[in-house]
Amino acid sequence: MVDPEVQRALRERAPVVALESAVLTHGLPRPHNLEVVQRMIAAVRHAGAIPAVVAVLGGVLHVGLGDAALAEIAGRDGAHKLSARDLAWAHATGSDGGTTVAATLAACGLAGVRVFATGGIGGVHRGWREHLDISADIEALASAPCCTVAAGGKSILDLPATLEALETRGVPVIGWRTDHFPQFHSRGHARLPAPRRLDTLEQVALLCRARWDALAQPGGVLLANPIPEEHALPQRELDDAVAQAQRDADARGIRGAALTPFLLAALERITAGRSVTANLALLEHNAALAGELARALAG
Ligand code: PSU
Ligand code: MN
Repeated sequence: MVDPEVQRALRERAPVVALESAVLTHGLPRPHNLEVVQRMIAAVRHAGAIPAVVAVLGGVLHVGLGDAALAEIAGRDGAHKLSARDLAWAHATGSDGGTTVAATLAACGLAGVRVFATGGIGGVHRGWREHLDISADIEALASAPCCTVAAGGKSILDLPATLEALETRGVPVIGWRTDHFPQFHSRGHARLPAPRRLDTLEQVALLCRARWDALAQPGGVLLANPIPEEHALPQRELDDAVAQAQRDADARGIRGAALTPFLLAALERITAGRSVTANLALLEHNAALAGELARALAG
């Protein structure tokens, strides 16, 4: 179901930015989860675009949620983490849940939303040689015609392998005003370059238009926006914290859909909350850039 304000904007080709809700139900502790989505909504509006939070309520896929529904799902225990594979199940069972990047991109494809802001994409998990775990986010980025604005890949991933998977699936990965592929909690480094770099929104809009219109390539684009310097975690400390979080997950045998939420919660513990502060900052930062990009694409 597309919210009336979002529907009108789409009809008039006005700028719209989708926001995911797995970050609300599974990515961040309360009350930060609701606060940051409200800040993201404000940032999108400030940039002159219409925000559309995607979530599933009573089995219905919503594109655009009102304040009451947002507060409801943010405060609820037992909301499901819904990836692409789970949308049909949620529909059949009338379930509630937060949509991951993959499920949100599926909704964007259906509704015709061309810009989406999130924190960091899912990708290829560390230890994939023993336990193959590749987020459905990769497949969705390759198939939905939408530009995802994210602070790169989540630091908990095998990021070189994640970039390889994106290359295989033909997804343009663009460093926004950076030569390095951002690592969510950090701005990245020279050992992992961004595949391409752009410095103006006009060029990003041209790239999107070329992919979708001139080249008729059906999939999306990843615009990798580094976390603001003042909120970034030092790379060494981050690497150590992620390694420890992964060891905890391995020791407890955490796998599958539970792995990402577990690792993010473990990082919060290990960094005494600083990973969450960084996460909040980068989410708002991405929403603002997404709003500006939506305007550039609409103009
Ligand atoms: N980025 C964040 N916090 C999150 C996620 C991303 O800042 O909680 C979520 C996204 O919804 C992403 C999901 O799609 O984690 C990836 O999970 P998995 O690796 O199980 O596909
Ligand atoms: Mn997975």
